[in-house]
Amino acid sequence: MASTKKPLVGIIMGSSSDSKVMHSAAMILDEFGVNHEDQIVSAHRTPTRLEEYARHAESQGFKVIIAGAGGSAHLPGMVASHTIIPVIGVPIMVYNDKGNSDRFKFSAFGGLDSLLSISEMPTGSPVVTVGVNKAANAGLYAVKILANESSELRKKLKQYKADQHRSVLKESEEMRRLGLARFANKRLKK
Ligand code: RP5
Repeated sequence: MASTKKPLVGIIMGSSSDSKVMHSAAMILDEFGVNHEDQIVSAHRTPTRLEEYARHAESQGFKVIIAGAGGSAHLPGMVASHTIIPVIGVPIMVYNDKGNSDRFKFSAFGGLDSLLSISEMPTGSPVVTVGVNKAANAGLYAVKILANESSELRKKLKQYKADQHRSVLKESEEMRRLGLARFANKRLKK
């Protein structure tokens, strides 16, 4: 993100293939004008880099870390064990499609493996998790944490909620006007 302000959120992921999911977190942060720094840190391929990243996260000025990983997904928990900064985990279902976009590999348990791995951190080193592939929610949750110290972000979050409300009313009015069958057909064609 082109800005001179220091990043408040560190986004990391275990593999370049995770970027397909993780970019949604970046998009939300961009929408709210929150600076973030994005990197690949693999818990099993670059364990020393993981430790270094987590140890320096505080001095970098990060207030929240968003960590996405698939499979056994130990990245969020390991980062949390090295820092006091809150870590939001993103369990990732699809991975390892590097170099061939037609060949997707799915985690053996459809993301449940990663979800449980992140949520079941032992007492004392907590990590919160969003749903499988829900990187956008991780972005939103990071904004909510930062909003505790920012009236500007609180205002933007309220506006975001008001926009959601309005968009449902608009769709509902269209459904009422067209009838369910025509409404659904129209959406299928989109
Ligand atoms: C996880 O395993 C990564 O987060 C990725 O989702 C998956 C595949 O990783 P690599 O095979 O690219 O190391 O650690």
